[in-house]
Amino acid sequence: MTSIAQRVLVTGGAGFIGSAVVRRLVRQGRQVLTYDKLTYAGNLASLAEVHNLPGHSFLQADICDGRAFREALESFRPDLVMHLAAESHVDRSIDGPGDFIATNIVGTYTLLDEALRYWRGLDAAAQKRFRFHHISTDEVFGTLGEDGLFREDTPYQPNSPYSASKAASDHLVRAWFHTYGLPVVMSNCSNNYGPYHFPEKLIPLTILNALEGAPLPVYGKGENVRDWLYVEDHAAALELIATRGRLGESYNVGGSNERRNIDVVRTICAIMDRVVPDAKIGPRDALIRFVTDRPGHDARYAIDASKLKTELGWVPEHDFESGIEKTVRWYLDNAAWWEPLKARYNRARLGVAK
Ligand code: NAD
Ligand code: TDX
Repeated sequence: MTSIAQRVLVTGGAGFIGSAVVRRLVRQGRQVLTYDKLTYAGNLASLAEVHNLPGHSFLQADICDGRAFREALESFRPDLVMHLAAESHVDRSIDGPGDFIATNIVGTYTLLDEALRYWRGLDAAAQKRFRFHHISTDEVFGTLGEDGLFREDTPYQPNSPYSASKAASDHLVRAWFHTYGLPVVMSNCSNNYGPYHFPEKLIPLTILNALEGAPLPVYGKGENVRDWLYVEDHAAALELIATRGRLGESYNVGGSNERRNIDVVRTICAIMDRVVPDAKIGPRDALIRFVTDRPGHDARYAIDASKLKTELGWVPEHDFESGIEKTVRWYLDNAAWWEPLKARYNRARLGVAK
């Protein structure tokens, strides 16, 4: 494994999943360039463990800036690009879809255009080694009823501006493989959770609100189901797919941990009542508030990850119970990471589509 992908350019490497990927690859001794615009969601503190190591470098740049990306390719000379940069929050895509179109669609097109130019200029051996890994979401498949799982051949039916923009980017990547021969691999993952997750998302928002005794907003009746995967298990899957996946193929990633949102929130409340009981707050599930639903809220996501498991031997290390306990404890121990984020986001409700 160490003989391939020695030089990895990671877009979005200062984000939640990207930083887990960067930390993992640097620990393994690979050379990594984090390419990130540092939007509200990007955070160099998530890379503190590796930031100053010789194996890591950082470039603040936009994926829509073709010239900046071309220069990064020419100077860093990666044999693998892992593309995670994106606008990632469904609620924000409801309030302002424009940034999602620009970054997720135009940005991905810009990377493909420059990656193709770079790849064409490589010698034959380097061309054979090079790969472009596009990281995407299960939300492109739309919503499931009570039964069934998303497979790689499930038709695309995205329902939010976020998932539509990610679906568009997936189609562009596939087209660059079939039309121009750019060596790509793709993956679609379910909901991630774990350390360094920006507190606009359900799990970190619930943990931080529960810690303060603030209301815990649950959209609709809390019956929507997500399939949760611990972020470091996703990073391990991404490494396998990037280095061993078959070119032109996509792989679904998911932990088979389906939970209703209300059960996720109640589980967090129970852990916090046990680990940080607070007499003034009392039992935290009394803080739960059922609030106006998300417009176009997908009912259920669930992944069939058998292709990834069978072909590449991926096995997640965490089930939801072990992962959520670890996650709650991480937030309790790492206030220095999340305290400064209050200046960027006050945990107000987003995405009501007035
Ligand atoms: P995130 O919002 O935490 O991080 C996104 C990163 O991209 C940030 O560091 C941000 O600064 C950077 N970025 C945004 N716009 C950019 C631009 N124009 N140029 C350069 N950098 C830019 O997102 P995440 O949750 O880590 O998701 C990473 C990827 O994984 C995304 O492509 C997302 O669609 C996908 N994904 C996420 C999940 C999940 O549960 N979070 C699940 C499946 C797939
Ligand atoms: O306050 C909340 N209350 C609530 O009930 C928030 C923020 C969310 N929810 C619900 C909406 C969803 O059903 O919880 C579920 C999870 O919501 P998010 O954390 O916003 O994630 P989701 O919309 O499912 O999308 C996430 O997983 C797939 C990521 O943000 C995407 O980037 C990824 O592609």
